[in-house]
Amino acid sequence: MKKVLVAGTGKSGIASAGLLCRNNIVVVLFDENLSLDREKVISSVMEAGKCDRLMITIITGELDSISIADVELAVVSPGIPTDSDVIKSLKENNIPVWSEIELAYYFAKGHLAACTGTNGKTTTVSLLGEIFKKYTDNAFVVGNIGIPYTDMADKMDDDSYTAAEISSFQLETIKKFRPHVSSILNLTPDHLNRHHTFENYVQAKARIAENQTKEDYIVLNYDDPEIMKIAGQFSNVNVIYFSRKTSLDDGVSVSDGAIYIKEKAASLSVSVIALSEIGIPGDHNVENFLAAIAMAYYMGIPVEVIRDACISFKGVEHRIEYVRTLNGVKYYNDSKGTNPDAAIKGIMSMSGPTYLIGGGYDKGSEFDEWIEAFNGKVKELVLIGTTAKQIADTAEKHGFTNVTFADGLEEAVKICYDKAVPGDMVLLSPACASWDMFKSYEERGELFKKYVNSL
Ligand code: UMA
Repeated sequence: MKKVLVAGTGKSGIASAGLLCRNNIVVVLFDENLSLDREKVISSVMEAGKCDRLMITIITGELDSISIADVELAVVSPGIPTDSDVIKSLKENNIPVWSEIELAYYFAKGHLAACTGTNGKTTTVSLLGEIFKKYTDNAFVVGNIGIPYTDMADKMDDDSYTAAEISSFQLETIKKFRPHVSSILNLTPDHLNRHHTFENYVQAKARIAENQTKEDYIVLNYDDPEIMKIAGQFSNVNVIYFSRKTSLDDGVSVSDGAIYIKEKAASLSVSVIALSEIGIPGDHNVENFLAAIAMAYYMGIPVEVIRDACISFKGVEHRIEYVRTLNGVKYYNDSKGTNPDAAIKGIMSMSGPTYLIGGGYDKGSEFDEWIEAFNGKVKELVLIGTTAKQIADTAEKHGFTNVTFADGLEEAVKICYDKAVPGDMVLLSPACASWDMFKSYEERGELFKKYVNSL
């Protein structure tokens, strides 16, 4: 490879361009955003790529055939849809299109475990990363979690252990990406504006196992009906199930109040951790533990190491994260609740009457099941963002009318603070992505904590 186009200049684009430059490959950067600070992007790539300016050109706005004439490959950021004009024009010019994780995989070495699913990916991958770190100093946690895989790929060697969080967006343009252990945690409708149908979304996720062989494993949720519908298509790989609801003879499941690994053929039955020893609340977290334990075990990590890491794991930022108690009111940040299913887990984890802050970017989701999950627990729904009106209409349809519109997150926090009484809870769990008002769910969560801590 001599010259590669990198589409998108966010985290993935800068990291991909950096990796290419570090490997002496000339980069053409492209971003649709005309108001991009081109100089800032170029200096970020120079820093990441340890290279000089001559290695980099940048195009903004539209892609023209002259600029891509001698490009051999295009690497696309996950946020760029596969049916966008950019990708169409790359394909028309017969330029192969790789996702950022494919580029990383090309350069990466060592042992790879990759996890996808609608919800729980970040917690599961964080726990898996902690298990790997207990086992070896040579461990990496990468991907959709916020650390681009391309940032780390060329730091790995044959002994490295990598835990990767992989989104449906990243899987759409893989070619040879092949984890030794993969996992699909659960499947509920999400990102339908991008994938158009649930079926397309499911099939994008299923691609995680596309290049796996009988030397590899896929860890699947036995309790998830949508996963069980497609389980038959993974005949190329060893399927390992995990279950919270059914005690499995073969697989990783809950029996007698503990998580067990069982292998029928080897007459193996080993208890890893009692449910009472899990340090984060909610059934969904038991499922995340089951998946991480199964992934770690089939990556060859000893059970004692898995157990030690599980015992000390205390969860991740922005996921039902306790912020503070003020005047007897507990505040929780669940900014990572970026779709209705994740937000249902958020509200289910609250133990008292709740002021709920929701709403945000419109991904084409339906909010009925989220509203139904309120189940008498939500005192008031305070709405922000593009979806506020749609959520309020859905709430009314389900007979929930205690709804207030706020002019932004700070005002929403203030409204909850003014009304909540001792014993109440205030929860930011928006059921929507953040992109209409914030750069990311992290920024939304940080701001929420800032507003709450300055009350
Ligand atoms: N851009 C275009 N054209 C487009 C879309 C975007 O030119 O059609 C440009 C934008 O102008 C911008 C850049 O592309 O300059 C942004 O690229 P990006 O949206 O791919 O964002 P990154 O900063 O590269 O972050 C991505 C993931 N973002 C998305 O998938 C939308 C991050 O996941 C991930 O952490 C990061 O790579 C590192 O791997 C975030 C996310 O919300 C957390 N993911 C979704 C989710 O979890 O639900 C899938």
